Amino acid sequence: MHIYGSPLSPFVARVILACEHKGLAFTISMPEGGLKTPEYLALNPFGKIPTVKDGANIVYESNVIVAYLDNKYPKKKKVIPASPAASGKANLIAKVCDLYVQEPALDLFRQVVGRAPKDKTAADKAKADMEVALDILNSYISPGPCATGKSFTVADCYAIPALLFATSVGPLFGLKDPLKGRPNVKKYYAAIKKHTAAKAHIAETQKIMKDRLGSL
Ligand SMILES: N[C@@H](CCC(=O)N[C@@H](CS)C(=O)NCC(=O)O)C(=O)O
Repeated sequence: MHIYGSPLSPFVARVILACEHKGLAFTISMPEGGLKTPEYLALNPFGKIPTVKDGANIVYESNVIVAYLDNKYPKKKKVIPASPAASGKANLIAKVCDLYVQEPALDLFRQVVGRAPKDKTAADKAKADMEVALDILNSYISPGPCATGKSFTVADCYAIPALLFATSVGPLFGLKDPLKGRPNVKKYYAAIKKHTAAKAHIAETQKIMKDRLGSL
């Protein structure tokens, strides 16, 4: 299986983490020549990462890829739990991390790296939105070892990159420790860094992020 993308992309990270948990071998690289070449657009017409090439199957959109991996490799460990209650909980944490933690964190990141104009009003709103989401997440995320408790799920695939971005950009906008006062999220993030499916990915992306922000 080949993943088109880069590990720092939070969307790509979801797919990497699902593969790591399932024990699926993969290679990863950015599309040659960029995201908008005719060759890459033929695989993913939106010209975004991630895209997965798995034999004859081409799959894009991170949530679709994660579900595809579980369906294609049912004998491997699941990321989406079987029971309605457990999958509901895992999918809810994933969605909250996606929409309400990662989105504002990415808005801040884009301002920092110059992909969006510096705008204090927009930054203050993104920061406030992210703080509200972290409070809500704190009310139902497990303190570990995984986001829903014992098992690694889709919730972890989404929470890990969302928290990497939140904790990396927060301090640049006056939030010294975005997890302070959110003990369940804080304990969870410390615990998941030691998980076998996640520790190498987290160490790698933390380093890339540090280099990226440090070089600005
Ligand atoms: N909804 C997509 C979002 C993917 C996405 O926005 N990826 C970014 C990288 S972090 C991208 O490819 N941006 C390039 C572009 O939009 O041109 C998913 O979940 O896979």
